[in-house]
Amino acid sequence: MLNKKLAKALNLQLNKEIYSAYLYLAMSAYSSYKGLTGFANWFREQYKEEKEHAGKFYSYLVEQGARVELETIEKPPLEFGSPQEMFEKTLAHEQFISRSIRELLELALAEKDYATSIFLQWFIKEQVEEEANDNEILAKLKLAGENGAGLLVLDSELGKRGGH
Ligand code: OFO
Repeated sequence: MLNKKLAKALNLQLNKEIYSAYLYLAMSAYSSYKGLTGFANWFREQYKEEKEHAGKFYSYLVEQGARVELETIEKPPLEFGSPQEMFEKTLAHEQFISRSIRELLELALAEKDYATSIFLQWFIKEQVEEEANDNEILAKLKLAGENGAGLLVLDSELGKRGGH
């Protein structure tokens, strides 16, 4: 059974994961509007992944007999600037999520809740991967710079992401 403090923090993380999904769906819509169908596909896949993250927190709370309390989801922005700016925002958001997961783990350890700390390990690893993916795409975007052809090659590469 989770203590109240941890349950509240995990509920908050569930909200952050749903916001992540919402944010990436907004980025997907923005990319489609800009005619970048590969970017749109990549963010749509990211949206699906974030829904899975939210689902993991939801299931864990239910499994632990804690009350799930759904909060209001913040409205994501409408405009994201250039593809590079959009990925800078993506990386910054993932860094925020990584900090949030680390704080959750610190809380679980302070509360001596070992089951929750084991549950959180998966997210610690996942965040390393998420940040690495964003850094890699950002590096390619910087290389492409103002070069439209480079951007189109990357768009077609991002269009291949699938599997969810
Ligand atoms: Fe993007 O990893 Fe969840 O939020």
